[in-house]
Amino acid sequence: IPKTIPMNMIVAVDASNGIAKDNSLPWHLPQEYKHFQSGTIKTNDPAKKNVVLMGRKCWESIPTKFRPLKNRINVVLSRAMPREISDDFLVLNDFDEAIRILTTTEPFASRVETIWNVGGKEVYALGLAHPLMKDLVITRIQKGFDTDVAFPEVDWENFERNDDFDGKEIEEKGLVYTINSYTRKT
Ligand code: FOL
Repeated sequence: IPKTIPMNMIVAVDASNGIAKDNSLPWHLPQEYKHFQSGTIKTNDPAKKNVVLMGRKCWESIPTKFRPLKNRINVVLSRAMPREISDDFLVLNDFDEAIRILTTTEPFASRVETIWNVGGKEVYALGLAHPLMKDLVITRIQKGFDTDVAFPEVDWENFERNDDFDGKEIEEKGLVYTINSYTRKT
């Protein structure tokens, strides 16, 4: 029986759920980036890769020297960029189509372990409403920043906290943050 590919979400938010300002992250936390990088790269099956699924604005916010994000299949959602489907890089204009191609079409379906939804706001909102959505890995920075985009409202009733990150306070560059993962219950 083919097991379906889960979609997980990873995000860092400030004290007001802000995620970005002027199309970039309002903080610079190298260790937190490393948590994003290792979390989205690691697979249980060494023969498989993960997908990072992102919106066009998120793609443009990644420094050109870091994109496409290494060791991951990069999928960008855009109505303006030309459609492209190659082994490691896809540009598609529709969230559901992206999920359908990745989960039902070769060479993706058998090669992809986890689809990581890395935002931004619009793509997170589509993910939170999607039946394949499983885990939410959230970094909460304990400070308010000047942000112009927020993470969509989450109904925490539908999520159960896991113990894989212990939620301990991490200090970096004078900021304090916690990391927790949650699994959707229903
Ligand atoms: N989730 C979390 N927890 N932290 C984030 O910073 C984050 N960022 C995004 C989505 N979810 C997140 C989207 N923005 C890079 C840059 C911006 C970005 C995501 C990734 C990036 O350049 N990543 C490199 C590592 C860079 C480094 O180590 O400095 C990568 O290889 O993943």
